Amino acid sequence: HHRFWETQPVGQFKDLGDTSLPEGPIEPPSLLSDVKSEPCNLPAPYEWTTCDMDDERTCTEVYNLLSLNYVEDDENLFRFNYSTEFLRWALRPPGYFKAWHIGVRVKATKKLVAFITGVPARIRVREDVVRMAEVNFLCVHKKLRSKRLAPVMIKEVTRRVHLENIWQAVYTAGVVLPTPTTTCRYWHRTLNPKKLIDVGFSRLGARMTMSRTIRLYKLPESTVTPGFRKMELRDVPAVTRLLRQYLSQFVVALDFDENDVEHWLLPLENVVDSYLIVSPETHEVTDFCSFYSLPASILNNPNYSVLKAAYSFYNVSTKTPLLQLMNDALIVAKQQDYDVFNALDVMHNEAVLKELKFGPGDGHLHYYLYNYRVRNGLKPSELGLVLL
Ligand code: YNC
Ligand code: MG
Repeated sequence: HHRFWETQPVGQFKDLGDTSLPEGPIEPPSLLSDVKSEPCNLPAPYEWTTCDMDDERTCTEVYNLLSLNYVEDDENLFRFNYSTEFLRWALRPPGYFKAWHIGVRVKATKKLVAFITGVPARIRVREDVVRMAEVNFLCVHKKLRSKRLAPVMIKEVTRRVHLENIWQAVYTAGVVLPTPTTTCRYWHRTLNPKKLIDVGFSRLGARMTMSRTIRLYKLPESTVTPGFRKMELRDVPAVTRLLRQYLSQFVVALDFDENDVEHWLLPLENVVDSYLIVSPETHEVTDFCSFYSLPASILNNPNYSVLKAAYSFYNVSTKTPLLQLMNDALIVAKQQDYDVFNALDVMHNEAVLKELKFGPGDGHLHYYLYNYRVRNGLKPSELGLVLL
């Protein structure tokens, strides 16, 4: 039973088998004049705040809230530790709305205790490009859990999205809600076996020694594909063309333009990194790979406090096999001292993960659309979309 989600325009469990329901918006947009102009009601001790991510102090407050209260693994060994630079990048893409960076403070002390964000994106579902909000960073302080604050946060972000005449959203979560558009799995490629085992991220395999394990995951010192180099500003037009062409084959995908590519894919130190392959013959950009940097705090380990994790972002292979391209991505991630390289089984990833020595993780990541119904049974490989 989902007291809140049953009231929302999302696919409901009871409708799962119903093939008569059409694809597309679940309910039509309202008149803008009918969108409430007042914020949703919060319990008396709390007040809304709009978080100005340009402001150093606000950004640090958000960082502190998330670093102590955001997503943990099932065993509470690790917690996501998004950096301030990452948060600024994630929350200020082209055309972002400051009003969609929403906090809740304790009136009496002004302490920030809850957060939710949206950023605008164009998402293509089959032929239709839909303006949506990507909703992320929903967090309620540990001491305020289970008080039904989350539904109020979600209603408030929904109201502010509606005020921009946007009626759809996309989001991911580790929990099952009504109802996933598709369910993906994280795969993990060990780069630093000794540390991953020491901190409990992975275990020594059966009949494996540490030295055999280190040998198993060893990578070449330098990348193997001729013409492999870091992406630069001058590559934006070529990368945009390559990516648009590539993503057109997926059922649900991001609709990138050059401004988006410049923001989301141009390397930004310790945030996002991108590489491409220029054909030595034609001098054309033929292949592309990228990853973002999302460290995790290691909770209660005497030797280590941070796990350095790279997350596969968008990859495009046309001339270089995806296997080789991602292997080069692993090599640069290793050079940059990442401990683990994570990837979802979206796009064409599944086909190469095993051979690259990725192992399946235990959790799932569910993708959701708000106010948009897509045929049941969309496969992860039909998804050309990676959220942060
Ligand atoms: C979740 N992750 O089911 P029902 S992911 C959505 N996403 O409602 P309470 C969630 N809903 O089932 P708590 C959710 N987790 O009764 C729980 N819910 O209908 C639902 N964790 O509220 C839940 N961050 O306040 C239930 O729960 C209701 O105090 C219960 O707060 C939840 O960012 C939470 O995992 C997650 O900070 C804030 O546990 C808290 O437990 C927490 O009593 C650690 O809430 C951090 C964490 C979630 C990461 C993410 C995506 C969020 C998407 C939100 C939905 C957006 C919809 C689209 C809006 C725009 C629409 C337009 C146009
Ligand atoms: Mg609550």
